Amino acid sequence: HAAFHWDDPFLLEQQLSNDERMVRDAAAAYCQERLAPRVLEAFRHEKMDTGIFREMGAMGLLGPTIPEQYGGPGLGYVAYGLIAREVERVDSGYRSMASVQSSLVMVPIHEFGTEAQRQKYLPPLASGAAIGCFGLTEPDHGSDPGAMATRAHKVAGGYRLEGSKMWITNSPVADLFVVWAKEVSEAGAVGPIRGFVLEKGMPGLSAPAIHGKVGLRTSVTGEIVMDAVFVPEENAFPDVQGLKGPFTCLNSARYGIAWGALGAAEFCWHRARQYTLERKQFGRPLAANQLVQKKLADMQTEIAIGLQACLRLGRMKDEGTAAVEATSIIKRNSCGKALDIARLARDMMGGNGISDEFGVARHLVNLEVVNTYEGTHDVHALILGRAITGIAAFAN
Ligand code: TGC
Ligand code: FAD
Repeated sequence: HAAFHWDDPFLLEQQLSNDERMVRDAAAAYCQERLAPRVLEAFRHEKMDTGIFREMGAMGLLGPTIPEQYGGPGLGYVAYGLIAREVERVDSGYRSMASVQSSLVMVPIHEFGTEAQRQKYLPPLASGAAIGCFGLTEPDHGSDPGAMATRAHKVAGGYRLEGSKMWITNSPVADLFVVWAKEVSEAGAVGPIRGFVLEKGMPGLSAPAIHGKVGLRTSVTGEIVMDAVFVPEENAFPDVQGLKGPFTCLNSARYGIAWGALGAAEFCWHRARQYTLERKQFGRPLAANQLVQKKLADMQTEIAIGLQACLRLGRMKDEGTAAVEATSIIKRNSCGKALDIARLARDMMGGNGISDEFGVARHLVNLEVVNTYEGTHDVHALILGRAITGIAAFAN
C-alpha cells in the first residue's frame, strides 16, 4: 500500500505544477539561506533591513501576480501562496513586508490605477527599489474602517488630505503610501471612500514609527500623519469608490496570510517534533509519551487540512470562482490554528521554548498579530455569520 508521508499526508506536493514547485523551491532557498540567519538579531533589536525588499524583488517575490509588462512575474495565486508560506516559515514580519508591498500596494495600483500610475509605480515596487505601505486603519477606526475620519477635500487640481492612519506596516520606510480617505466636495458634502497614492516628501506628510511591539519586530510599523497634504488629481485612483477599493486588496492579502500562517505553524510543529525526539526525561524521549504524540498528531491534522483548503482557494482564485467569504474561512482558520500550534509547541519545549533562539516563542507572538490584523479572528466569524444568516451582527 501507499507510503504515509508524515509531513505531507495528503501529498500537497503532487497537486502542484512543475512551475509552482520551482517558484516554491527558489523562495524556500532564499528564505532559508538569506532570511533565516538574520531573523534572531532583527527580532531582538527591532531591526528592519530595507535591503530585503531589493533582495526579494531580484528573486521575483514581490507582486507575484502582477503581469510581466509591469515588472511582475505574472504568476498564479497558488504560487503566491507558496511564497508566503516559505517566507512566514522564517518570520511573519518578513511575510508582512512582502504582503503589504504585493497585495496592498501593487494590487490596487494594478486594479484601480491609471495606465500612467501603473507604469510609474509598479516596476520600482516589483524590483524593491520603492517600498510601499497601505493606510486604512486609524487610531479610532480599526475593525470598522467604513467610519474613517480621514478626509480628501477637493481643491483646484487635486485634493487636500487631512487625517491620520495607525498601525501601518512599512510606513516609516515607505516611498509610496496607498491611503484611503473620504472625499469631501468643494461644497463640503462628505462623499465615498477614495484611494490615493502619496509620495514620500509631499509637504505635510510624515510617518513616525511605533516602537515597543512585542510581536512582528522584524517588520517596522508606524503612523501616517497627513497635515494638509496636497495630492494632485493624477495621484487619485480614478474610478473605484467605497470599501470595495481597500477590501479588494485585503482579499488578496488575507489569502496570502492564510498560507503564511500555516508556514509558521509548520516550523513550530517540526521544531517541537525534533525537540521532543531529542530531549529525554524519565529516561526516554519526550516524544515517547502519549500526551506528546497526541499534540504532534493534532498539529499535523490542522496543518494538513488547512493547507488543502488554502490550495483549493488558490485554484478557485485562479479560476475566478472564489467568493470573498471563502477567504474569511481560511484567514480565520489558519491564523487561529497556527496560534494554537505555536502555543502547544512552546509548551512542549519547556524552558527552552521561552528562549528566542528556538524561534517558537517568536512565532507565537508574531501570530498574535497575524490573528488580529487584516480582520480579527472574530470579525471574520462575523463576516461568515452574516453570510450564513443574512444578519450583520456588527451593524447598528
Ligand atoms: P460591507 O457592507 O460589508 O461592505 C461595504 C462595501 O464593500 C464591499 N465589500 C467588499 N468588496 C470586495 N471584497 C470584499 N472582501 C468586500 N467586503 C465588502 C461590499 O460589497 C460593499 O460594497 P457596496 O458597493 O455595496 O458599497 O461593509 P461594512 O462596513 O459593514 O464591513 C464590516 C466588516 C467587518 C466586514 C469590514 O469592515 C471588515 O472586514 N473589517 C476588518 C478591517 C480590516 O480587515 N482591516 C485591515 C487593515 S489592513 C491590514 O491590517 C494590513 S496588515 C498587513 C501586513 O502587515 O501583513
Ligand atoms: P478593534 O477594532 O478595536 O478591535 C478590538 C477587539 O474587539 C478585537 O478582538 C475585535 O475582534 C473586537 N471587535 C471589534 N468589533 C467587534 C464587533 N462588532 N463584535 C465583536 N467583537 C468586535 N492596518 C492598515 O491599514 N495597514 C497596515 O499595514 C496594518 N498593519 C498592521 C501591523 C500591525 C503590527 C498591527 C498590530 C496592525 C496593523 N494594521 C494595519 C491594523 C489592523 O488591521 C487592526 O489592528 C485590526 O483591523 C483591528 O483593529 P483595531 O486594532 O482597531 O481593533
